[in-house]
Amino acid sequence: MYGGGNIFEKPENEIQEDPVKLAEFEARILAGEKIEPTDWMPKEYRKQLIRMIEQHAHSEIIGALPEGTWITRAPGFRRKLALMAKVQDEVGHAQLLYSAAETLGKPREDMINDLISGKSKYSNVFNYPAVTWADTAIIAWLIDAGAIINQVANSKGSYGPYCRALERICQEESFHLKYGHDNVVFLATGTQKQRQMVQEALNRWWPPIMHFFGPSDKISVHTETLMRWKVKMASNDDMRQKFLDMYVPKIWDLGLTIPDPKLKKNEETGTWEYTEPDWKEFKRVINGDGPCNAERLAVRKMSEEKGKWVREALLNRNEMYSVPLS
Ligand code: BYC
Repeated sequence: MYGGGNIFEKPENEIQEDPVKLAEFEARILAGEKIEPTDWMPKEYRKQLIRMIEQHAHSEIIGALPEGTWITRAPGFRRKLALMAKVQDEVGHAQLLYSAAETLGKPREDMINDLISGKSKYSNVFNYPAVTWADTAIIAWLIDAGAIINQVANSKGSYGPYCRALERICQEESFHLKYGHDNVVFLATGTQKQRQMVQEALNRWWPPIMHFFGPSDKISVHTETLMRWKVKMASNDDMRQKFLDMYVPKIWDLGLTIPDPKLKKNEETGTWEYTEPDWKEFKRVINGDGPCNAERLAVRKMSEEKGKWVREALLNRNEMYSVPLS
């Protein structure tokens, strides 16, 4: 268990900016204006946005994998159709996000290469296996719930293309959440075996879900800068609290238990108390050493290699069209 001190390194911000331009930029942010791709922006703002949007895009395509492995094994035709549509949506979200990140100057190919080489991160949660069908139900309900809390907040942020992508993504995520909730309710009100299956899935996913919102505010390295520039509209701990507020009662209503004996709401302060998540485990997983990291990247690498001929064919087609007709 993590016992104190910062386990993440704070980046040195050595980039000098024109103070007048920086002040104008910060005044625009303060006034709630949206920053667009052709506007002046500090290099660090651009760099941070690329990092965050790119990680988010990677999380969507890698996030399609744990649920995707259940498409062929979904219990029944309707569940299969719904899961296929969800997985397809997640990949679509990645497309929107890669396009938003490209507006900041990083080519998509570089982003994909950085994902496959392990240079870029993606969400911790997708490095765990979906062991049973109930795991997919918990992912679709609770991970999507966490994602909505994060994305609704950040869609009110400062960078236009990211905010617009998030708005569209949230519409689809709210449908995923309904699908996940329906699945969990079905299992939690089913046979004893189904109830046990969904409880075990919740036990497996609870620690990664608590990690999902990012390290605690005490040790988060980017929150302060990103909140000042309205890229992040809530801190990691505030988002975690909001999730607990909204979803713990719903989980308990279904007769499920949460695997944290310390979890309770402090009625005086209005905040949830919980066992401090294991940040060392979190750091290990996001840096490549989780149960499924190697498998997830191997699948992406394979799909990148197998899709090469399609991309080349499309490129040739474009070249054909760009030949002058005269
Ligand atoms: N996982 O300073 P901090 C979905 C890293 S997909 C991995 O607090 P920040 C879905 C962080 O990058 C939606 N790494 O960072 C898809 C940093 O490392 P670097 C996923 C994490 O950026 C398919 C270090 O830890 N959502 O819903 O201020 C199926 C220190 O952290 C994580 C997003 O991507 C993590 N959970 O805040 C179903 C949202 N947390 O880069 C569902 C967009 C932290 O310095 N991202 N790290 O090496 C964000 O909102 C923010 O990046 C975070 C972290 C709140 C996650």
